[in-house]
Amino acid sequence: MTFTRRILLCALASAAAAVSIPALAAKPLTMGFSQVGAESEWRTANTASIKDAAKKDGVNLKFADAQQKQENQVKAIRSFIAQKVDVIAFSPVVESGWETVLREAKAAKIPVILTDRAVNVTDKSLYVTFIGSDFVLEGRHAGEWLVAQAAKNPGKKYNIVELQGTVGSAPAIDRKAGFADAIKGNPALTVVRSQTGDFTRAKGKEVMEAFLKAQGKNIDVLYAHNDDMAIGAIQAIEEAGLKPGKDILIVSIDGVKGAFEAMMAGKLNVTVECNPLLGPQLMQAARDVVAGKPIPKRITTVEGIFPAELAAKEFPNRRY
Ligand code: GYE
Repeated sequence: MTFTRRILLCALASAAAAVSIPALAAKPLTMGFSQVGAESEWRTANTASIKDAAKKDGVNLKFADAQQKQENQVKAIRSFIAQKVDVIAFSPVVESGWETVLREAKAAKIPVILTDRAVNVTDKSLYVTFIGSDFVLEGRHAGEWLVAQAAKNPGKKYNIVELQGTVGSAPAIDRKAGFADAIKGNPALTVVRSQTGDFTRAKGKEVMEAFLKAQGKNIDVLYAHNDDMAIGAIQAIEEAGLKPGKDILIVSIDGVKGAFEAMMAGKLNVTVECNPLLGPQLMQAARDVVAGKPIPKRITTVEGIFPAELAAKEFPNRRY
């Protein structure tokens, strides 16, 4: 080979490399995401955050809405495995029953990131990280607010009704436990009824109607595992001729705009914040995992508590 030919070949080779390396680096990350559903204001904000963050980061997002059904989530995860996505993320509707499908993802060497809700598996290697709130703490904060409230009226007894979230879901289990722990041993506070309202306004209203029918006026407090159920219940309370926020104290969780509006109208007493804006953290974690960087097994979100007195001042700052 002549000297000039060799130079020419070298130049061609490096030109090819110059083309192919950035082309490789620019290959967008593909993420399969299985969402719980569209049951609440919180969920709508969570979905928007994930879609926006994916767009901003150039992540190719395959999004599937499971309509609150675990079987739909399992199907979606299997289809992501078949499509050989780079990473699978999902918010599990309930805690249990995930081992089989997560083992399939592991066998296919596709990393799994949990967002918002946890799973109950003994083999923790079935997911790389869990990004989301501490639901036990949220329930405890709700209970502590009530304990402080009751301390202002010594001797008064409070009958509490509880609207639980989706049966078997991490936030329903944990928010119930955290609240129960905070009020434990307090003779003024008794949970007289507790039932699921599936995290929706419609069910929250329906179950509150049943509570009112069964208890008559003997309800002093409603503890709702999310704002949407509280908002549905407010309607039921008003239709029963009672004043929500006054005749019945209302404590709920999420901190969505609808709750702030209800607080400003004097119909809700406190909401414990649960941050749905998990998109940016999720995309960051996905990039790190795919790049082989170590990431923490648990990424917790920091949250506040907003009593009605702060609602009007805080409302303009709310992003969901
Ligand atoms: O509180 C509720 C939603 O998993 C934290 O799900 C989430 C919960 C949220 O439907 O509004």
